[in-house]
Amino acid sequence: MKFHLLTIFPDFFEGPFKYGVVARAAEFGALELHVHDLRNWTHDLHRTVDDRPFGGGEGMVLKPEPIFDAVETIWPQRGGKQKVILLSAQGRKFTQQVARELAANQELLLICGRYEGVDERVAQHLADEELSIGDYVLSGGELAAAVVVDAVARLLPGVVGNHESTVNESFEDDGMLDCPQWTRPADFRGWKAPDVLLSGNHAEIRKWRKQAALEKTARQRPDLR
Ligand code: 9D3
Repeated sequence: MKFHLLTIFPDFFEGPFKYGVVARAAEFGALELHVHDLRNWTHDLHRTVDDRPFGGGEGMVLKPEPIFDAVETIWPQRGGKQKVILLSAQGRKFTQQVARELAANQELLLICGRYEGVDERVAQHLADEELSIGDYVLSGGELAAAVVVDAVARLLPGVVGNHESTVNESFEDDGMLDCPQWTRPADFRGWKAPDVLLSGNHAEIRKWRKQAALEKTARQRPDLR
């Protein structure tokens, strides 16, 4: 799968994509990452990407022309499995279900908003989807785009090994959180790992974990059934 990121901070992505699953997947060719500087599609001396909002108000809004020009240069013709996604605080909520839908595409082009917003014509006439990663205020779409790339990339074939299978994860199988985990030492500062996990009784362990996951989900995430 090919990911394109359109941003005014191309250097931002040097960090997030240098480590872990995404970096490894890019190395062995399961995915390609292409970071594009939005200012490449400006034509004035100051490489202007933003302007003041019509109707007045605080801050600046990303202009439509460089964004349309960029997307239309990257994809002169858009096929059915190429999706343009605008990351914005006003988008539909990004979830594991949305990640699975996006993973079915050949290419994604993620537009990172900045400033107070993006000219609405980008959402209306250019993007296939407008996505938010959650109900909190970020200072731009870059961090959100990195989140989307990570969540989608690990669903691609061969990116995450079978030992850490993606089919059995929280939210994916039963809408429940993972069970809590412990490792050595069995006694740390007097806080003991549950005896059952050291018992070697795998039927008991399975039962206990199911119950622990249920209790933790009810406590932390009563919204999940
Ligand atoms: C402070 C300005 N806000 C109210 C007037 C609106 C606003 C504009 C731009 C709020 C956030 C942003 C920048 N955020 C994103 O571009 C963004 C985002 C987010 O803030 N939260 C969750 N997901 C996303 S995806 C992109």
